Amino acid sequence: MAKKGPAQEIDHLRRQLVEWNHQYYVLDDPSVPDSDYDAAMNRLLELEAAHPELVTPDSPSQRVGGAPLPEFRQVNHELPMLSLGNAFSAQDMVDFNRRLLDRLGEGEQELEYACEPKLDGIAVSLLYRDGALERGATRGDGTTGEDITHNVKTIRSVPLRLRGRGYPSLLEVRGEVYMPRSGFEALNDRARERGEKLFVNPRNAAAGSLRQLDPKVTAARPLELCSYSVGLVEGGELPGRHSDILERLSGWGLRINADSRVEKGVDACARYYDELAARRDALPYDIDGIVYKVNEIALQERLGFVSRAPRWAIARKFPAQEESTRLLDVEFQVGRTGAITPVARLEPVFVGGVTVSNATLHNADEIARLGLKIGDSVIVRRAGDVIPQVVSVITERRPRGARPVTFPERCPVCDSPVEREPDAAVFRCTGGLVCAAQQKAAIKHFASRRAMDIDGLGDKLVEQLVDGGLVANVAGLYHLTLEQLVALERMGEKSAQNLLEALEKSKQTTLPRFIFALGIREVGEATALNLARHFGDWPQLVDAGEEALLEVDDVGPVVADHLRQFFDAEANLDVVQQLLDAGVTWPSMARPAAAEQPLAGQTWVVTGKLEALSRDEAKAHLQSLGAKVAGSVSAKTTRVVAGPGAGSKLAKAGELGVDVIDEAALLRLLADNAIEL
Ligand code: 5U1
Repeated sequence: MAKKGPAQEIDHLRRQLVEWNHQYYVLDDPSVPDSDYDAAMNRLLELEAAHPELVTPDSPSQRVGGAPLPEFRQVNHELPMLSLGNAFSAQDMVDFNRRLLDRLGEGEQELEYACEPKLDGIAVSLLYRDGALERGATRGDGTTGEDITHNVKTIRSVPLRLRGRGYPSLLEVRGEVYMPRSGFEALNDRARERGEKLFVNPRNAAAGSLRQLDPKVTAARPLELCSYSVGLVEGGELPGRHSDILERLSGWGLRINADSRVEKGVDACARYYDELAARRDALPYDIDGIVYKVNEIALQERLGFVSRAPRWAIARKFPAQEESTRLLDVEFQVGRTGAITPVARLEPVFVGGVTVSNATLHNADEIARLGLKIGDSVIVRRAGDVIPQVVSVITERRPRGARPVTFPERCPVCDSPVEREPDAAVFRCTGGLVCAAQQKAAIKHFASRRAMDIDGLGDKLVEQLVDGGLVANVAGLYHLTLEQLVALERMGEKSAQNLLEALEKSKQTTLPRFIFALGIREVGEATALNLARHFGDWPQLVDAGEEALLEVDDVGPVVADHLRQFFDAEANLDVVQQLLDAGVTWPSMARPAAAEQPLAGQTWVVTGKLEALSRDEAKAHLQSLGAKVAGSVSAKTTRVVAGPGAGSKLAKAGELGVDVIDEAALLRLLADNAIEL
């Protein structure tokens, strides 16, 4: 092959990087490891540095542009960026539909609506000229926004150049820039660790990230774009239905919402709303409602606008995720490891679809950061499956008698001294096993479904057992008698009998469950599984020195230290011995050498939702059989395990003729290899 000149090599690298970027950020389906991407980008930067005349504005190297701007330029939107009317009930949507039918004079026919989740982010406009991103702007007041080109370029799901062909020579794409919940939590966690200011919610975080004069700051923020309509279009035609326009945008490399759907009539629209409302907490991003748009562009044009909103679209809102309420008191809870967590007692408030009367305050630093006083009016946020949080104080509404929050110096449960960990915001009760709160929390964890799975041993009962002095540690559970149990309040003979049977049944367990059930600090299910697989049985684990522990996947110095501290404490080994003496047992996981790696040399991919196992567990089991588990399907993939909801990876496996099995087949394979779940 003839040696490539720098221009050709640059061109090749750019194409490759654009393609990989699209797979990763728009399709959510990476095909190469990050290291390949980084190597190609480094080579491109090297070549462009040596040949500055070859640098183009749409080169993937140009995402993080030059120096910070002195100020934002104003942008006049050629077509105004509209806002949306709101509906707050199914009836509001029925009325909206009625108004449209009356205005259109279409009789009783059912209108077709494009239904889309309404992302809670920042509306932006992206102008593409001849396929190249020319300008990005905020909505501003709808007529005038701010030029944020330097910042939108850093968002990897914003193409710097449109893909394919057939796009209008001038195309303005509109959409929402948002921050996924996971990115928001991680950003705030980092800020909390550094004692910096926190963002109140993902929307504020997205807004703050876009309003940066220095694009390097924006580039470090986990922002994404979802496109939902077009503005100015010149030099080209778009389809006559909104949903088809979105498909076109997708073909040109823009991310659209995969949950969007076309529905006919208001009843179907209401079902769509209910479906999304039920999934709202599980979505990876905040949504505040559903947008319904008349799908036919010709009908949209006939309906027109009223002041700044289109007549042909409406947003049906979900219950708010933030509300104000009053802080009645702060109480202090003692957790399994003695950590003392301040909990806000609130005047009950309906937020995020439920009534909230408690919210976590994390730690003393958080209280100081919020500047919180008892009696304050506060904003409470509840979104996704994250526990409710107090996100800010409305200081203007502070009442006269507001009291400061003071951290206890002695444990509120056992009165042992409280210590602050060096270099950490955590206060801990030093009572250890004598502290009833720690005893209760440890027993609740031990009995929980994913640990020893003791049916019928609920939180209330654990409290009765500890408060009544019947049980002080997890081993005590296996010495309970029928007489003791029936003597408890609200405990019938049948329930007592059932509990004893459940305790008996729990004795047959697995090593990963047992390790997890012990509640060793920072040892979650995945780590417990890795430890069990690595050491095969309990004695090998207890005897493992720090070095041996560090060889286990996911075990770093902190976890290794917690493990050693646990094993070095005589009292802990005593409890374990009592459990073994009571008959707790599990099959050894040490396997014969010959059968050790039946999947060695194979590459597997796990995609879609699994029922019996988490994807991480499936991955760990497959790895324990010698398989490499990859994140994307390629010609090198041996097999794909696909659960419901599998998308592009399953399709790719079909295209490449890769063997696909379901979860049931995976479970059979694991059972055949003596893997206990
Ligand atoms: N998904 C979606 N969000 N959103 C917001 N579509 C959508 N459309 C909008 C807005 C403001 O406005 C157009 C209907 C004009």
